[in-house]
Amino acid sequence: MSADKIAILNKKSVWQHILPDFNITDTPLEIPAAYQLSQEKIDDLKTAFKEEGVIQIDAIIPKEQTQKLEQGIRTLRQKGIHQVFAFVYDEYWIALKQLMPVLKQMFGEDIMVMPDIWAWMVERGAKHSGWPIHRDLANLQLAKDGSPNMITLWIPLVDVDPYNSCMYVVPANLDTNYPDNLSSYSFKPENCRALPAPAGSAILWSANILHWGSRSTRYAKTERISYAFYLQREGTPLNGPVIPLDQAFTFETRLRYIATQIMDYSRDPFAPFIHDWAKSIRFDPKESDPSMY
Ligand SMILES: O=C(O)CCC(=O)C(=O)O
Repeated sequence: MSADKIAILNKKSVWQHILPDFNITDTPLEIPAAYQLSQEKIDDLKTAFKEEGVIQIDAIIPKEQTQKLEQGIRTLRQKGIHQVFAFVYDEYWIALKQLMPVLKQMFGEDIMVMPDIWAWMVERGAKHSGWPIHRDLANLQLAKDGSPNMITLWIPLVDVDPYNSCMYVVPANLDTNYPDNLSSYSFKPENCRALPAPAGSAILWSANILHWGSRSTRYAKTERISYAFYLQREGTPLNGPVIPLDQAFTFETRLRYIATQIMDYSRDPFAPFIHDWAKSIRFDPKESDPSMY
């Protein structure tokens, strides 16, 4: 039984049938990269990022695009499929590719996309929340210019606010444990910041700052739907294999990234057959290092 189910997960036609309006091609990233910001805006963002370790660029991805991505994740969930499988479809990668010029303006031409990818749908109601407080890395990672070297790119696909589990951070300059005591999570409540944001924003934070996804309430207007990538600016990749942005990026390769994440990174419960499947195709654990987290 488990073997049959595993074989189904590996079939492109099954995924095409699940979201027929989405594409699964071998070259989703062969598209013109789209967005760019003025140099003045970039300079302001760079200054803020170096000081606080967190910035946000509001609604950079157009609404028509985020609405489709939101709907894709809702449909997966309605069908009982975890939203991380959204990464099977081209459209979730195309939004990343379109953001690359801005990411390069911010972080340099050599910016790498790490294999760490995830997606969330936090239901409405007080039983549901995003991930608890953590730092992605407890060892300080700075680039040569002194600003953060390891960065999360978090994209809300709906408008997020404190009612529907928006992100919270303690900016680096307000964190008394930054940069010398990163294993500590203590902070003064007045130093934390909620990050409400419209759908399609790019929220970027240093892997070293304290952050968490907050608790929802039944008074939330919508579930919180978001997805994220992990970026590295300089040096040898801390984790591999990095995601190829300039070459073919096949369905099979994307499945391997998803499987590796499910094995290494997941805080969510998965059925045993999903674990068996993930184990069967994941990247070599030597290339992806769970001790990072
Ligand atoms: O979306 C969330 O709730 C948590 C995101 C997060 O903490 C991360 O990506 O490191």
